[in-house]
Amino acid sequence: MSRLILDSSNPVAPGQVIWRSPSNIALVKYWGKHGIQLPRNPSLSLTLAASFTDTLLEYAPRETPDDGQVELDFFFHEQENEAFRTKILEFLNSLAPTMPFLKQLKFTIRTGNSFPHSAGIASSASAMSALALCLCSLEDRLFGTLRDADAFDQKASVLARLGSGSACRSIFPHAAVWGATQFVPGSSDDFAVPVGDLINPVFKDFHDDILIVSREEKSVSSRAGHALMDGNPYAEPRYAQARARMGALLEAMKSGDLATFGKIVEDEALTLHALMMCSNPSYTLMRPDSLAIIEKVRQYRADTGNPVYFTLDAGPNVHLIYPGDIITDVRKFIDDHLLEHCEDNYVQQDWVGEGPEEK
Ligand code: 2P0
Repeated sequence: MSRLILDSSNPVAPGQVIWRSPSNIALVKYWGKHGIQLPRNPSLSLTLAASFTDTLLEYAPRETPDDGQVELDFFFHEQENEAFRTKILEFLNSLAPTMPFLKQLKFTIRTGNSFPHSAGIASSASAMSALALCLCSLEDRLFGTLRDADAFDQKASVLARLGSGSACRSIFPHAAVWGATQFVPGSSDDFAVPVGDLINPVFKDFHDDILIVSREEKSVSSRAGHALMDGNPYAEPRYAQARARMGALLEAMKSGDLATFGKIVEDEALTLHALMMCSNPSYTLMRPDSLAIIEKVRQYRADTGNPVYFTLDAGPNVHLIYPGDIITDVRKFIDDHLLEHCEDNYVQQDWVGEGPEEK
């Protein structure tokens, strides 16, 4: 097995790799972790398309002596960004013991998102998956260790997970499951696996219109939110519930049973936010407008029978998910009744996508 160390007598030619990687929306939520970025329960997400991060990784032989740190310049939307650089540097340093070549090179990362900065859309999934994919492309280019496509994806998913848990699911098209579950052969706590082939094609034509209720930075970060699960009295029953819901959701997604699908998805979103409210200290990330939207979606569904469902991430924004064949009706409903609850009337229109792309 390659030790992933460069031969210093034969310097590598400078080069670059570029990946575009999407965000994802969890349907069964990852909330609670242990060890080194390991989930307390399995999660399932739809891979998105329009909300993505582009990451360019430039590399060249290192010119400065090894000071124990990876050598990194970092630009976000063309601007140096010290806060992001520090976060990425910490991540790369943590990988260096198993990827020693990271300390033998000098890196410049140029990255940017397709969605407005601080639109309140989680960017860690797209950003960390794009970076993980760049690192795998680089490893393969330097050492030829990831020629096998499945091995490549699996390592990219592991690295993405180490950067941000939810990012490990963005590696795969359509839908992915992260966390060992009896319902998905080959599933693991270490990486996500694709489940697009297990589900009814209706879900590959799903839309996700993200209603931006607030762009404000969250009062409690996801990292802190995960940590608060450790003292939450409902933690164990919650993890058991998530495991059971994974089975039920997969069943509904295989058969294309939209009503059952929607019930589980909405229950999951509300459970996530209930867990926040009964953490100690308690906190609330939903806003009055989030609840107003939820009420209107329920009423719209009762009135029309249209299979439109809501889910939420760890934030106030509401994701409306629905099959593409009702898009005209749903977009009219959004324009007429939901836009008034969105900051600056902003909706990020997204849909289920084909996964990351090397550029
Ligand atoms: C998820 N979320 O499954 C859940 C549901 C938000 C709500 O994973 O600490 O940014 O980087 O592993 O992945 C958000 O947390 O947390 C998240 P870290 P992450 O998508």
